[in-house]
Amino acid sequence: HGLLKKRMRELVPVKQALLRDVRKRYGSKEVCKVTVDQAIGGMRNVFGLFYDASLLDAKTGITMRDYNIPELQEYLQKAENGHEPLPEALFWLLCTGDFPSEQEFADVQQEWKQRGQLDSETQRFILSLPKTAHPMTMLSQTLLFLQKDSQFFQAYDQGKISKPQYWEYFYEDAMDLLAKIPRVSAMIYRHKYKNGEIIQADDNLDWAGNYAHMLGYNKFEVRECLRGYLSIHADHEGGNVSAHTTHLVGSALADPYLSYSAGVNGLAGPLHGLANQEVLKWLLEMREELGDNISNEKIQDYVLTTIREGRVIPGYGHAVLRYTDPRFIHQKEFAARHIKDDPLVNLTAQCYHVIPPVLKTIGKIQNPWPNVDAHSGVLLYHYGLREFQYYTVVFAVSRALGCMANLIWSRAFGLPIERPGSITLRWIEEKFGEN
Ligand code: NMX
Ligand code: MLT
Repeated sequence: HGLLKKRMRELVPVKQALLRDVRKRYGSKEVCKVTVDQAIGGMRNVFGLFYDASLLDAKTGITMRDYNIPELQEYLQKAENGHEPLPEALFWLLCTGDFPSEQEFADVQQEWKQRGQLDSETQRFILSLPKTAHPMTMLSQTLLFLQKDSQFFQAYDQGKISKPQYWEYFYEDAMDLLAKIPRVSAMIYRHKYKNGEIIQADDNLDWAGNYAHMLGYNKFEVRECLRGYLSIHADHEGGNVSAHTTHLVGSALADPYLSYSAGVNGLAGPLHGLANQEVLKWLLEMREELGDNISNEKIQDYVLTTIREGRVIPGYGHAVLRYTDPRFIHQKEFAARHIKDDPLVNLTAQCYHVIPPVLKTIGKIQNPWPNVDAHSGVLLYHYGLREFQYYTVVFAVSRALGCMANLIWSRAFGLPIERPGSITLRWIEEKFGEN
């Protein structure tokens, strides 16, 4: 084992040299200007982060190492008779920029199986969490609990390592975290919703298939659904709340467990990852109020009422995207291939036609189109995973892939602590005021 680390050891000096060269040639070039509105308005279109594994285009959506969602679906390894990409292969791509060979892919898969065991202390910790806690809180807490095993923390604490070695310790922690996160997350699900009846891992299965199995869903189609789900949510460049938080916390040399636990807390916000649970709640409430076979006009009214109440339409809009999220399309196509006549899937498709024109009439909304969260929960709901408070945990399992790949590279590139400047009202007035 260890082919990925071996490859990273080859790549790190090469990319470090490339970064040095880029800084030497372009270091003083201006990336963008920042207006007062941008400083106050959540830094939209301020390019102040370096994050190498993925890039988001407002029109065409995400590319991970320059490959878009359909290309990832085509080129990454799949399960036998499967159509969906396997996240192990995606992680190799995110880390190295190359698609893995069959041997390299199998090596990561095997390594995660071996690193994935949860010790009895951790299992006891999860099973002792109050069932009233939100599953995202449980996940964040468990990641903090696992921090006891951080190799980076221990080595740093003992004064054993210096900067050039940091990435290797981050790598070890990241691989452990990724290997364990499906097991932790499945155990949280079984603890909270299934009387603590834990399902043991099946080591014949792939990472995502095994997660479906441990959750208690064994149809091939559900495994496929999770394989796709866990691949398309993996990375969305560096500026989204979960990736940015993980990156920021890691920049203080907080280890990968501390960093990702913080990222998970951000993902648990309803304007970010929690939107996928909100979508389900909103759709179910609409059906409860309006019944089946809802007319387009009724949906329009329902949307306007939601907005009048001061709420957002979950799953619609985006801080960067200005067209339909390709990840939404991916899931829509999955549903078209596998699911016939499901009322919520049909309602989701109907909403896709009805909602954007309504949102366009509300001038302030920059993007009326759906994002990934508008579809993802509906698939899980169809397959029987109906505890929608859990949905963002599935997102978090996936996002760990991108966040971990980036953390490893942040340390390999030797990036410093992140510390942007901030300004006050008085500062703005004094700088730009007339007198
Ligand atoms: N429903 C109602 N109002 C909206 C929506 C929406 N879906 N999207 C934007 N707006 C409002 C927004 O609240 C803001 O209002 P105000 O000025 O009164 O505060 C105004 O339109 C301008 O916002 P934008 O510039 O279009 O959007 P912004 O970049 O600030 O926020 C989101 C982006 C994604 C937070 C926002 O579109 C939203 O709240 N969407 C619903 C929640 C959601 O689906 N989030 C998931 C994002 C994807 N993810 O997984 O993280
Ligand atoms: C994401 O996947 O992180 C979301 O689409 C939010 C974002 O990119 O801001």
